[in-house]
Amino acid sequence: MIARAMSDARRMQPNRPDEPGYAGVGLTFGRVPLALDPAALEGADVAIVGAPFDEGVTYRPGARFGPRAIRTAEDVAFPIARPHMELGIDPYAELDVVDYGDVDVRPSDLAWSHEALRRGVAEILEAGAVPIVLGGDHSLATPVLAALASHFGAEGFSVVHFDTHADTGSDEREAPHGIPFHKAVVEGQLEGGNIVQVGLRGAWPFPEDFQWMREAGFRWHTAGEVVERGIAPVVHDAIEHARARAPRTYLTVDVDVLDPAFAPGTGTAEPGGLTTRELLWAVRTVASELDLCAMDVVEVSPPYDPAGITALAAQRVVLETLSGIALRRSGRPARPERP
Ligand SMILES: [Mn+2]
Repeated sequence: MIARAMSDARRMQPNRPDEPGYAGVGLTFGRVPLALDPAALEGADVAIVGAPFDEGVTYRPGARFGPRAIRTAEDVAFPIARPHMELGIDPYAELDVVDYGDVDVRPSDLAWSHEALRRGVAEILEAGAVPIVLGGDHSLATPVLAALASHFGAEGFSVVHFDTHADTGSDEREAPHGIPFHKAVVEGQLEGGNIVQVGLRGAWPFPEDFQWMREAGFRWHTAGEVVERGIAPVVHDAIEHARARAPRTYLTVDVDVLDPAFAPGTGTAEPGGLTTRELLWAVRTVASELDLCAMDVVEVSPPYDPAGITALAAQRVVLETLSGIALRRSGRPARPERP
């Protein structure tokens, strides 16, 4: 049980502490305290928040069930202890993490849900905490970028983006999850030169989309480049670019950057992606080397997720990110467990 002081506005998650994770009415992420209003965010380092909507997808839906599946993918039970074997740090001991619940979505009204998420992310930033959004489809990057631009200025943050797709569609008929990084640049909420993408593959973006990205200053590393050079040099290049462009970074992870062998439970799967092991290493390295101002993991679609492996991978992506943030803030070097 977390010993640190808990404000009256915070509550423990709705299950009894002695109740196993498969029982009871629900679980917060990692059984961290539930914060239900902005006052309860006081003192928090990180606030997890769910964005259960999927009206923005092109193909298979279901990501509205993602936040719940990610929260219940792992039950840590009490006490919350997750010492990281490679880093030598327990994120739950080092950081004050709360679960801010899910934003107030309205079915079939994506604009409403986006506005609710923009407000929720703004409240978390205002409280001085790092928002970690559990998607939901990738259209949620639109309100996250809006909140970041209004808090830090468009030039005040960079973006490290793991995805199969660049999500830079410009066609007005494009689904909302395919356009957020084009839309944000056009609307002045993102500097094109501040984003670096990792894992692109398949047939989209089309050549004309890539041409627009070049002109806007985007950087990207394809899945083929990861095969040729390895994940570590590619991620180190992405980190160096993000660091050179802005003092803080938004890390956005579309779970379809993983190969469908590791993450079948997603809307627009594309063969030839990263392994879960590569992605977990990548996000904890990004989180430990850059000052993260926001993070999300999106496009987990539980109806297409046999055995829950995609939700489990997404849960671990968040846990590894928390571990990286904890290491960076501790100021200590990683102390991997070795004989
Ligand atoms: Mn995406």
